[in-house]
Amino acid sequence: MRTQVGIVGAGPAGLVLAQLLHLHGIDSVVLEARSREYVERRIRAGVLEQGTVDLLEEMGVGDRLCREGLVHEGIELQFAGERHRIDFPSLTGGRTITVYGQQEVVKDLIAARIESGRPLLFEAEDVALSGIDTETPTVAFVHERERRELACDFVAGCDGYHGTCRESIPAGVLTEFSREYPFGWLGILAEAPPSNDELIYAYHERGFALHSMRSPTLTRLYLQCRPDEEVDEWPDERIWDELERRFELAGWTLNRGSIVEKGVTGMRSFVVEPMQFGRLFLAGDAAHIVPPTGAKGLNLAVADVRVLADALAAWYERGDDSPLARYSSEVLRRVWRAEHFSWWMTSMLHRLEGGDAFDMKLQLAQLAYVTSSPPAAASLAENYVGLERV
Ligand code: RFL
Ligand code: PHB
Repeated sequence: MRTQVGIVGAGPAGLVLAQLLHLHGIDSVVLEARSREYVERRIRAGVLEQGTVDLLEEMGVGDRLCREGLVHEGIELQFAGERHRIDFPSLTGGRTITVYGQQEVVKDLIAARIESGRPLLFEAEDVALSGIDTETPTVAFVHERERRELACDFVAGCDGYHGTCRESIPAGVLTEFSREYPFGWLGILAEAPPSNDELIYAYHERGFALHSMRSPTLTRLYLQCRPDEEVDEWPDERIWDELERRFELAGWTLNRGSIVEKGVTGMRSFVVEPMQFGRLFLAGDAAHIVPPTGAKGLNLAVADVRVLADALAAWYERGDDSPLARYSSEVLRRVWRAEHFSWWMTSMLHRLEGGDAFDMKLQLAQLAYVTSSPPAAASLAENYVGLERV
């Protein structure tokens, strides 16, 4: 098999890249380790920046997003028994965010890929890269029990944090920057109408909690917990009771419903530099991870491949290799901005293990500042909706 760009991973990064290349008339083969059912069911992110929504629409995959996505003009921050609203349009020149599940984005992108008639292989196992420092990189894999080889001009490593592409780069090339946080998020999806029109980020002495949603009948909720916490320690009743305590507010009730999904995620910040070696370009979670408090991971993955697709198009259309040479340094500016924002939101909102009364007072002072000073609120808002230029 031969193609122009071999794409490893059919998450948001790989699928958006595949569609952008298709629109430029560039051929690619997408190799995904899991089944279609698995990737379409995997519940993850929910917040799309305006720039992400605009790009999906421009790419022709925004119809259902337009119909079903929930446009939000703000978020609420709750602390010290009060809720404070951050209004996005007035603070950012009219920008908003859209709540639409990552798996819905993935479903729409898979449908578009199939429609394009270009290859997307699920259950492609034992992916192994070779020759990435030559002009003829190869991706070997097993599909339907047959060993296959894909010869490419370029390889896009879009295979997430646990993928294999980053590991194919020789030792000593990449520098890793990381931070582990001493907490995780217990996330649930419940068949209950959202209890609030907007997202609520709640700071509480028992730990952080987040109220989000997927549709008018589905609520997505998170509780700060230990990173190694067993889901079995959390029967439904305990989850609802804990959520009620952390969101408690006079005159407000939390809608309960049957819990259809439950899971614990550890939290980390992670970046590798550079995001390229030879003809291999890393994008999305394969190169960087943010804690989910800033809702940036999926948006960053999309921002990376937007730059990568344009750079590959410049190479194919004009023989210009300078945009590819600049890829890593260009996308890393946005990556580090998002790393900072995500770390800052996380540090402000979570109960710190071993933290004392002084730490709490600092967090409360910061929350009071961002909810009372328009310039401070504008800084949060412009980062949350996504910066146009970084
Ligand atoms: P993905 O989505 O992990 O996709 C990688 C794909 O590669 C496949 N793969 C392989 N394929 C072939 N061969 C191999 N050897 C392979 N190894 C792996 C995998 O099966 C998978 O299909 O990475 P991508 O495309 O870079 O996308 C990144 C996003 O998924 C991620 O950043 C977000 O989900 C993060 N995130 C959030 N981001 C937001 O922008 N807004 C949010 O509100 C938000 N909330 C979240 C989140 C992540 C969470 N978790 C579960 C970590 C909330 C949570 C709880
Ligand atoms: C979600 O809806 O899953 C969600 C929303 C905001 C975040 C993280 C996750 O910061």
